[in-house]
Amino acid sequence: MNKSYPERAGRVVALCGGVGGAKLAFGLAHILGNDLTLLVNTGDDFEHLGLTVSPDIDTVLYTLSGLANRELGWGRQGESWNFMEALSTLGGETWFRLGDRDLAIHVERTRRLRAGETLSTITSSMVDHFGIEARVFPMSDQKVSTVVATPEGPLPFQRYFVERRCAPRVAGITFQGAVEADAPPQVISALNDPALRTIIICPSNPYLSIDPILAVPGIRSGIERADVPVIAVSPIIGGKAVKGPTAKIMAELAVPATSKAIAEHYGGVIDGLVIDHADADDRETVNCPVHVTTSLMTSDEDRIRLAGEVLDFAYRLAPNAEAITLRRGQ
Ligand code: FO1
Repeated sequence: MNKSYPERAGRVVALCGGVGGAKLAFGLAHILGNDLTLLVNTGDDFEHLGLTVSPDIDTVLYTLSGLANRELGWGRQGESWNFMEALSTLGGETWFRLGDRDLAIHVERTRRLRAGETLSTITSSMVDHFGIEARVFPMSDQKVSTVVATPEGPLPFQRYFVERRCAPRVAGITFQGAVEADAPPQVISALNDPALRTIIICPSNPYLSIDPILAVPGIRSGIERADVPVIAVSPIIGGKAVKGPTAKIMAELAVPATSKAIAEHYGGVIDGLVIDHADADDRETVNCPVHVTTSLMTSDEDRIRLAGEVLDFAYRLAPNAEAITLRRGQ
């Protein structure tokens, strides 16, 4: 954490999916330390090879602890694949790859879930083990499953995303179990915290990663109730997604891949949108305040710089904002 960050900056809640969102989460965590609470998508979670896999939580944990595989974006650095190779020789399922080191977190999570612990408790204990200062919580301790409607029929998220490489046309997306799901109590407390200053929506896929979080009723109502600016960072740069199927899905849903469309998608939730210079011409079309910057994050410095700019923008929008000058990097 950057210890020079002013005390009065207050607490921040950020909604986050996997790879793209975790990059901004890294920057926010660097600046805010334990003043940051991350609410992570669990609609991608599934049972695989007898294990409970929570890909976005793990991507966030590995990214924040510096253990992430930077080439893949998911899984651990320095990974080996002996287990997958051995499984393949037995004719086992290898479409979803679990690395030898990564296996440990799935085995341990599964053991503890079976022993009756909640996903929140297990995630908090992983946060401690990995030496992460930020607080990280699943959007719910109950099962919520993202299902993608395609011309071939409904596909469970990982079958669509990994096995079919997002090839089938998306006709709709549902989040099974979301309406009945409760947010963990720590998440509700974070959203009700009088010290909360800002809510940030990371540049994750709005349809696949952020919508499931907003589909948990307690989270959406907590965000709507919170009297702080809600800022989204657009995952679209120059009409394309940096990584992943966001732009493809928007085309399939007949939505143009523009900043305006992202702002409209989050309509009623956000108070400001951060967009890239490549989309600066869209600025006038967006129906909320806009901050234009370089939103591509290729280095840790980029992640920290963008996080700082998002916080500055949010603080400028806060009705009772003092003239805060962040002294990052001093
Ligand atoms: N993504 C892939 O594209 N292929 C994989 O084999 C794969 C395995 C995997 C294992 C553990 C894990 O935590 C994530 C993994 N991912 C893989 C990423 C995963 O599909 C994520 O849900 C997406 O990246 C969406 O956030």
